Amino acid sequence: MEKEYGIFVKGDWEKGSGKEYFETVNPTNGDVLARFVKGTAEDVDTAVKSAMDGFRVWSEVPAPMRGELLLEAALNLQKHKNELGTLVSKEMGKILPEGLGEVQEAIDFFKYIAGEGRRMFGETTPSELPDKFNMTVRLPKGPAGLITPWNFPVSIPSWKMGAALISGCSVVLKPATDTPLCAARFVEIVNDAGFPPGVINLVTGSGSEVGTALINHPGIRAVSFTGGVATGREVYTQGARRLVQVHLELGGKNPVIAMDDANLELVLDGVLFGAFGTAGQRCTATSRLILHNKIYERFLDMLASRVEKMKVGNPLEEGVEMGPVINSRAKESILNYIKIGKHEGGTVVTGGAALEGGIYSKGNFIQPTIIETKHGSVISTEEIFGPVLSVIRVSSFEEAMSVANGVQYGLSSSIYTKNINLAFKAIRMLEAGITYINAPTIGAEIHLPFGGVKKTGTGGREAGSSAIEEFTEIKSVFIDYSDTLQKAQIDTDKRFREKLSQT
Ligand code: UN1
Repeated sequence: MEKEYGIFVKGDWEKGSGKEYFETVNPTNGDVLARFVKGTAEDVDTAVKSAMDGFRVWSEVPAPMRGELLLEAALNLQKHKNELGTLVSKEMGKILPEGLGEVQEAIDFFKYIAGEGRRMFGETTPSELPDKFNMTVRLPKGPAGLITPWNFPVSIPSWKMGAALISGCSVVLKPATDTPLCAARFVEIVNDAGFPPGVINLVTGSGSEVGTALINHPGIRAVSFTGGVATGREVYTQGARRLVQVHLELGGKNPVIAMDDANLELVLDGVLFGAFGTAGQRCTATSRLILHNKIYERFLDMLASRVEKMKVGNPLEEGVEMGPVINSRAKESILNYIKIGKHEGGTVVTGGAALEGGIYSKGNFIQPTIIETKHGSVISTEEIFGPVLSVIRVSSFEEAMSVANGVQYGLSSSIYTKNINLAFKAIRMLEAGITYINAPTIGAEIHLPFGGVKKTGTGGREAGSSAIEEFTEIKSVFIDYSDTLQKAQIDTDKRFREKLSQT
């Protein structure tokens, strides 16, 4: 029988109170990989109490020393890169180079954020009164609740956890039910660096039970969520009710704009990677191609003939370019979007159907799909989260900008052009948290802030220099060494006048 997992609290696995278990399966062939407890509100309470104990110890460890442990965790991850990368491909379905890349992203982030332990900068600023010193310091918020998606089952937990841990927060991670095994191994490997018990905790189970209990637990002082808009709205509302800080990282409808002067070979490689990498299941996936009239037919032909040759199959097999989608529900939803696309007048250029039979018979496979559509159609505005690229024709830069911005999301964006003026204008005009010039919409580097505008998110940015903002409070400190009571605003004015009259 497959391995059975409970909850990870106080530095080790425990059985958990739930009686029911759920299976995590390989989306390529339906193999059961492990069984996990369906966590309960009681389990969440156990985990948060563990995190509160962990917090007391951890928050007092000097930040540079916290960094030492994070570095140790990065080295542990490095040692397990192959194992974990392979597991990502098995449990999530992305091709092995992407699985390994994702683990590398976690390693990179832990290394980067470990150094933040020696920065954590505050400000010093003059006081308006003599013999008085003013500064700000960053203090950890407290135990943090982290709710993470299945599409990046290692690196998204690593962003949230790394930033929380270096800040001095303890964490309770609630991973997606499709990829709990990646999260469990990640937690084990990181924890092995030697974190005090209770600093890192994990509870698996449904969003409605475990997620809700976590957001609503009074011991949780910060909530960080990555996932879909509908759930994000629910998380935000629940957090608002008890006034806890919520960070949301939601969907995208990311455009690649190809102008008429673009290097078409470069656009081709970029769009293939951006749209069909991870089978389009990235928040940053290229889901819209905004194509200039002058190159429209030529480029679409080039693209279609490459996509038709794409090798879809077992993500662990060498040479396979695209794996399955995460589960049968996702497959149905993506196929349904393709149907909607056709009904609203779109033309399927290539793909458009499920892949069935043979090597595909036990998995959730869909053909990489390109649909010509009009701006404003359902498929060109809603997040599909699958290998479906909507192509929209435009005839000017201005039109391209207005189409690109004409959706409710704003995560990533890209423009291919050799015209430097247009490139810089696009940087200013594109409503998105990320803009690429002559590169596709995916592949953000971890030492820059990651996040978006409009319905993509709220509560700041993950990763990069702003990562710790989510998990720290700023305290303003006033140190009066005058040995008298000095009243700001009141004495300031008086003293100022005195000073002036003396001169
Ligand atoms: C996501 O899709 O949620 O930029 C994260 C990228 C990756 C991270 C994507 N580094 O595509």
